[in-house]
Amino acid sequence: MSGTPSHVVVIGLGVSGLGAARLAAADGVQVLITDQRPAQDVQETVNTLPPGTLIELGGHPLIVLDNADLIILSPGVPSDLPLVLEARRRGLPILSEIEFAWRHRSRAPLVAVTGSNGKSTVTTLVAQMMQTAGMATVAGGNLGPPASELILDGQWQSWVLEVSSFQSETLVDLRPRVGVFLNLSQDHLERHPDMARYAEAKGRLFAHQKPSDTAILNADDELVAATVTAARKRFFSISAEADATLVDDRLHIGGEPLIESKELQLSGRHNIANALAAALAAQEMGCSLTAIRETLRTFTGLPHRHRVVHEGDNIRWIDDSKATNVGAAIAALSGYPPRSVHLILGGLGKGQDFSPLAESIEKTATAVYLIGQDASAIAKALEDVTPPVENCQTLERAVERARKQSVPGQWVLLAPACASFDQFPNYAERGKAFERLASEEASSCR
Ligand code: UMA
Ligand code: ADP
Repeated sequence: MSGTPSHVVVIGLGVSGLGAARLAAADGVQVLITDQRPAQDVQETVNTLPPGTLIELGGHPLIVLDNADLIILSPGVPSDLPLVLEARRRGLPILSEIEFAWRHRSRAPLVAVTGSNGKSTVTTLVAQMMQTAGMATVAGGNLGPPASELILDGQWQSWVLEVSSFQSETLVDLRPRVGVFLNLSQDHLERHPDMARYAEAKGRLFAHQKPSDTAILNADDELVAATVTAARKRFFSISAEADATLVDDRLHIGGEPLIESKELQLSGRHNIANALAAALAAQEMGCSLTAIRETLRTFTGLPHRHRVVHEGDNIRWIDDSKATNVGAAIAALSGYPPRSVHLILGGLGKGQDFSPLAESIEKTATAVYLIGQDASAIAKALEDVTPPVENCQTLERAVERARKQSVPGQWVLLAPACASFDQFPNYAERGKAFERLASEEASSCR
């Protein structure tokens, strides 16, 4: 890394902060880490910090900046935190954890994937395509492990990072060899003041690309297609001619047939778009069409992304707990027969407008069960839909009600359109709870 600092302040003691602290310590730098949580809440993590790390817990006093020459932000730390504003006022360089890590291996070819939905799926697909082609490639970033841990662990040649808007918001000069921008729909408006700022945060990923780099963009999404970048643009589309596209139910890349859409193990048109984007990125990285095809034919998807987790009495239970925004929930509802879905919705709404859900609910849902903190905001947005909307408050109650009302041939779908943090530690725990309740409920009713 050029201009190595001597005293780094890391804000946030989650997995990114811990990774950044370990990486900075490995550089031989004095590290101070600060977290708003009190000591008793973070003791376990504190025990894993490198020896000699200075620790400031229970808040972020400005004094921690006094010897600092670099500030590293965890993704969950807002850039208007008083400590960050003060660091900026003092002219201290501020890097997000992902960029701090990148500066250690900035010459290693990087694929960076952003968008509102599909990032983890595409990141994993691209990495698997590259591995299948024999490349020493790792994946991480927002889907974990954090980029800093990849650097520390690193016997690899190239990497694929999922980049969230929280991570790209403060990027300074990170330059992906291949940047992928999947789509843009409302999300994280609790953090970004409006859609324009959210889009701007995502767009920063492409701001430092050069003409020898590539930007892979969704031609079906007007805002995404218009991304400003010096990179060569390649487009994917499921509805029009493009570098990667769908013709007569067959995926094509550069005019060459790739696979039939029915050969994909992933379901839904959004996953065809994901497959096209991943194929373009992998091709840019030098993968053969054979490796791309093999991966597309065998990849069965990630947990908690629209997967059947239980089946009994001819009723299928689908865990799509990772549908944490309205766009993903709409994608989840596509493709079901009319009035066949018992939909569980709700949690933390992150400032979203829920009204775009109404059309899909009208088409495919037979009943809606609301849970979590923003249940009443969702109920208001769905006032005019035909299927009954019931506030169940908890997932337990929602599952119980869905079980009682469902009939053979129907689906119970958890696609909450919300974050989980009001009732669960994270989306994965919410998904696991749904799976457990689905099988308990089903067996208790037999
Ligand atoms: N904290 C402070 N001060 C603050 C805010 C937070 O001290 O003002 C502290 C918290 O008390 C906590 C720590 O920061 O101890 C948490 O840091 P963090 O929220 O950045 O979380 P990490 O554990 O570092 O995990 C982050 C990502 N989390 C977020 O973006 C919120 C993880 O994505 C990511 O997997 C991980 O880095 C590795 O890169 C999670 C996520 O929900 C899965 N991401 C969002 C999404 O996908 O929608 C963006
Ligand atoms: P991310 O990492 O961006 O959250 P994931 O691959 O984890 O993306 O998928 C998150 C949710 O979005 C899942 O519910 C998934 O079914 C849905 N999804 C995946 N790809 C798309 C897409 N291209 N458009 C809309 N929804 C999608």
